[in-house]
Amino acid sequence: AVASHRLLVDIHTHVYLPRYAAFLRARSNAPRIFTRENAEGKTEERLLILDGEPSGGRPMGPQFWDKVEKLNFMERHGIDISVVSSANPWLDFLPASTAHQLASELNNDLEEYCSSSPSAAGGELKQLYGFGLLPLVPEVTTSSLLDTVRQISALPHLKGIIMGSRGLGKGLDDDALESVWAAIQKARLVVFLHPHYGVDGKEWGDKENGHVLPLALGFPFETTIAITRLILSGVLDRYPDLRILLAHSGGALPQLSSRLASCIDHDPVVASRLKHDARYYLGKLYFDAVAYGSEELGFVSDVIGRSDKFVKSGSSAGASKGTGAATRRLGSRRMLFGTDHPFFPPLGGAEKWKSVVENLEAIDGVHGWDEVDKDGVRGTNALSLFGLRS
Ligand code: 5CU
Repeated sequence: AVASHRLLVDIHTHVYLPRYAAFLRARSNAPRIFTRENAEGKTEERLLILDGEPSGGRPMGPQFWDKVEKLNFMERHGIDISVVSSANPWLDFLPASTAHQLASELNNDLEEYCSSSPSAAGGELKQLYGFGLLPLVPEVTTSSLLDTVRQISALPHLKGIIMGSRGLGKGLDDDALESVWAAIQKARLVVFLHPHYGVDGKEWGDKENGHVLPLALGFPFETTIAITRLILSGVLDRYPDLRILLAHSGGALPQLSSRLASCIDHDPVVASRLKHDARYYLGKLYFDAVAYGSEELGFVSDVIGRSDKFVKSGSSAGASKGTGAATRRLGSRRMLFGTDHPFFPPLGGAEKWKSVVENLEAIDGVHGWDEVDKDGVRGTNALSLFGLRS
């Protein structure tokens, strides 16, 4: 148990565990890690994981796998606790038997990573927790998935599961995942829904824009589609205690939720399938605060905070009658600080990462959030969500 006083908790922070990095080094096609000579004639490692990425990939260093680097990053930014997850593309590209074995090994590795040597060199005590991996690939058996859910829930530092959008190859609305949702809900594990594939690369046109369009738009659009399909399939009605945390503040879902509700209203088949108005479900979800702007965070909290106005079937007993300010504050309870480390490093030698500073400043600047709300987003909400309180 940890004290809940003004802690900074990073719930969006990744690692390629050494075993996974070694696995990628042994591959000859993407996703892979390979070496090449740089302009100064030195050998350097390169990471190649994204669709459409130039075949040279991008430089990769120990910040991607070395725990000391993670702890030093935490120290530099005043982060007390990190809930670490494997970075994409997880096990998606593997055959089922390899995925099962590697998931099990990586879950044990992550438990060891989180439970050993928890302090940064010369710094404050740090604590690490983690999101485990399921072998979510086509042809995996349900018993393999359920075994792995059991494994994760028995590992004391693993508090959830990071999941991409593909499920078993057919997305997260696949009926074959039903018993997996049931098991995750029962185990009280948090699902961290994170993108990898973006949207069809043809949408990005012919101009050279680097990674900007896939990362800024493709990633969040992918998350938006995945969670919307999950909502439409009724998963949140059948598993109302399932806790799903959305990367990048839920992508475009907050902006599009009223349009989604209207489209559902005009489609009797879908409308009859769902227990509630689409906007209600946003109040069942959690959102990271990796949006880089105060106005965006304020807007997302408005949309989450109003969700209980959209309970269907007249049972709006709990519906908020509060003001806009109360709604915004209520929504903040489901938002959590994240950094996306080790991605988005500073280009120069800056001590603090711009991406992290911007997200902290964004939280600090949200109009209508008081200090309790901001402390919630910075840490207290994570302590409750992951059960890190005594
Ligand atoms: O920059 C990137 O490629 C990424 C990535 O792959 N995954 C992620 O979480 N953030 C950025």
